Amino acid sequence: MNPETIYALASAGGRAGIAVIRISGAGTAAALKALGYPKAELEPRRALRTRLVDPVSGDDLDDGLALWFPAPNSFTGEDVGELHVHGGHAVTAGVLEALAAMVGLRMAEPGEFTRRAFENGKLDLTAAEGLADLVDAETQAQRKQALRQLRGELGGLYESWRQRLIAALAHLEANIDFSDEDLPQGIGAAARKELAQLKQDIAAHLADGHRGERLRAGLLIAIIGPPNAGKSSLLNVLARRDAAIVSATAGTTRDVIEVHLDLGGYPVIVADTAGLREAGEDSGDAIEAEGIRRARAKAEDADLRLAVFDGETWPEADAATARLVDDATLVVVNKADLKTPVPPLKVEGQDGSQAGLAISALTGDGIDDLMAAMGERVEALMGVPPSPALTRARHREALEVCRQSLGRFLAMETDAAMPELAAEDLRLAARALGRITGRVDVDDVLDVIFRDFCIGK
Ligand SMILES: Nc1nc2c(ncn2[C@@H]2O[C@H](COP(=O)(O)OP(=O)(O)O)[C@@H](O)[C@H]2O)c(=O)[nH]1
Ligand SMILES: [Mg+2]
Repeated sequence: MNPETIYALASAGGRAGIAVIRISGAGTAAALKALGYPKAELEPRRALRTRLVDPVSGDDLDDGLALWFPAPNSFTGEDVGELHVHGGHAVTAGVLEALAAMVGLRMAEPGEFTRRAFENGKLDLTAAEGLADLVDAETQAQRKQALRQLRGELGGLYESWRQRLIAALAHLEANIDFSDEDLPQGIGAAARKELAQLKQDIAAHLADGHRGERLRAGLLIAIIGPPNAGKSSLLNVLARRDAAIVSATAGTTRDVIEVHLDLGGYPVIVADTAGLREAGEDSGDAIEAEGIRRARAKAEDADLRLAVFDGETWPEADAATARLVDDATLVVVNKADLKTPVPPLKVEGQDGSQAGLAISALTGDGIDDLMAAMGERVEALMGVPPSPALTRARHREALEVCRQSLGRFLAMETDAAMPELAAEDLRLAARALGRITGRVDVDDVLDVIFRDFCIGK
C-alpha cells in the first residue's frame, strides 16, 4: 500500500446538497476515527451516521455519513474512506482542513485515485480512460461508449489479441528449440496463419473511419457559402440561440463561431464561417480575407459540410461554394420564404451533382428535414458499432506499430526455423498491444493519461 494517504473532494465544488470527500491509503482508518467515526471497530461497506469533529479544536464540523472500504475491495485497492457531508463551502473546507492537519495525509493530485487503482490492478489503462470519458460525456452516445470502455470491452479485446500473439510466439519458439522432436507437425504454419488472421483483425479494427475518436471529440460540421446566404442565421436556428451575428451587411462574420449540439445523442460541433468571396481584391479588407482563409481551412477539416446557397439568386449557384461541394456535403438553398426555389435543387460539385434541400432560416421551414438529414449522416459517421471502437490516437498509434511489426514478421520466409529477428518483431507487436492496456512498461505515458483527470478522481 502506498505510504502516502491522500484525500480530496470527489464531488464538484460549490453549493450542493451533499459533497463527497474521499480518502485513500494506509492512514485512512486513523483519519476516520480522528474525525469522530462512531464505533471502535470500523464496519466495512456500511454507511454510518457520524458527528464529524475537528480533532484539534474539538469543533463540530458537520453531521454526515462515513463509509469504510478496507483494502483490497475498494476503488483504489487501498483502504478507502468516504465522507458524505453537507455540500456547503464552509463544511467541506472545514473537513478538508482537518484532514490536511493530520500527519501523513496530503491532498490528492489530479487523477491520483484512479492512478492508484491502475497501479493496484483494479483498472487497465483503457478502463481508466473510459472513466475519464464517462465523467466528460455530454451526450448519450458518448456515455454508452465510455461505459463500455470503463467496463473493459476495449481492454479485453486488446488483451485477447495479445494472448493470441504470445501463444503463436510460444509455438514458433518451441518449433526452433525442439525442431523435429515431440512437436506435432505443422505447428509453425498454424502459428503463422493465426498471426496473419490477427493482422487482418487489427486492420479491420483500424479501418473504422475514426468512429470512436469522433464520438469522443464530437463531429465537426462546417457551414459554408457565399456572403449573405444566411449561414449565421442557420447556425442560430440550429443552436436555438443567437450565437452568431446576423446582418444584411456582407462580410459580417469574420472569425469561425462554433456551437456544440446534441444531435440525436451524438455530439456535434457546428462552425459558422465567413462568406466565401474573393475579399482581398473585393473589399480590400485584410481581416475579412483572413476570415475567408479560416473558413476554407474549417471546411477542409470538417467531417461534414453544410453548403448554404442564397435562394434569392437561385438557380444561380455561387461558384466558389459549389467547388467545395462533395459527397460529405449537404446542400441547402435558403430564403425559401422569399422565393420558392425552382426544382430540381442540384449543385454540380466535386463528386458529381448533389441534391439540395429548400429551407428558410427565417421562418424555420425545412429545418426539421435538414436536422433529420444531418442526423442520418452523423449516425453513419459515428454510430456506436457492435464491437468496441478505439477512442484515442494513443490506441491507434500502438495498433499501427503492432500491425507493422506483424507485417514484417509475415513478410519473412521462415518456414523451418525462426530467425531471432522475426521473434523480435513478434515481441514488439505484443509490447505495442500491452502498452495500450498498460500491461508492459508504460511509465512514460502514465503522466500524460492521468493529467487529463481532475482532482478527486
Ligand atoms: N427572408 C429571409 N432572409 C434571410 C433568411 N436567412 C437569412 N436572411 C437574411 O439575410 C441576411 C444575411 O443573413 P446572415 O445570416 O448574416 O448571412 P451570412 O452572411 O451567410 O451569415 C440577413 O439580413 C438575414 O436576416 C431567410 O431564410 N429568409
Ligand atoms: Mg455570417
